[in-house]
Amino acid sequence: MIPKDHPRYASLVRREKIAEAAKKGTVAMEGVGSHGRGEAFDYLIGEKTTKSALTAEKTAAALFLKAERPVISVNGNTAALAADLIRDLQKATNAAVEVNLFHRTEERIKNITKLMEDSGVVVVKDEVSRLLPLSHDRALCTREGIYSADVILVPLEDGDRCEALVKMGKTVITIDLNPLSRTAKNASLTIVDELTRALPNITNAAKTLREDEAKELISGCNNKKTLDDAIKEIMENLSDAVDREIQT
Ligand code: PTJ
Repeated sequence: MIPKDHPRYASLVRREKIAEAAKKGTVAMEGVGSHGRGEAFDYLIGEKTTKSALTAEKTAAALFLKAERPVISVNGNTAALAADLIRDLQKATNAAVEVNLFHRTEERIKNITKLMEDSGVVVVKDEVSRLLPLSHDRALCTREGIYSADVILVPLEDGDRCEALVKMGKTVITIDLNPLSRTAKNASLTIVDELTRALPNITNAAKTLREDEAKELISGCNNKKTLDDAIKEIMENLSDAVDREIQT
């Protein structure tokens, strides 16, 4: 039991969810390591949504609203942390949701699909085949879902699939706390924020953005600048931490 008044309550609840889901096999053992890496970067960021992340979140919403075939790809960590937030984003954008796993087993696909459906998400369940140019099982996807997407959100992604999706001409949006990762660098747009902070901001923007605002965000979208700004914000946060340390 984590006491609600613990100063790092939200982070500890997320860790607990990942640990519980790993015991059930929803989260891959490797996903526990990924989560720890994310926690470390979140400390450096200051555990808050930065200015550049909020702009990226609004831009993601704009891209979703303009998309003809928006898709959200879900893995074990995303399902464990944010099934209900994916449901809200799906409702706001009409995006298709497909489960696509790095550490793929039919049992994990079945369990994660059920977890999502129990939270009210409509999941694409068509037949999968090797449609992506990758040698591992992430190549397996549905023709109607991921293969046909024009805009695809891939939270907590691995670099190879991100690169492959971009090469296929898709607009790839990722959520990744590590602005130095291969995924972050390869994506069309990287949101450097924690998954459960980022998703409600995208949903909220999808509900409120005006047409002209959406157009302006899309024309200003520049992933290199987004990542540079995220790194600068980390450096500012670290510099503030040093100043605070010196004062105390
Ligand atoms: O469920 P599966 O089998 O599809 O496997 C999923 C994992 C996450 C194991 C797989 O995609 C993987 O190995 O990912 P990586 O290469 O570890 O990348 C995950 C990225 O997400 C890392 O850069 C982390 O810093 C980042 N990350 C972890 N937790 C969060 C996060 N970013 C945002 N919010 C988080 N909660």
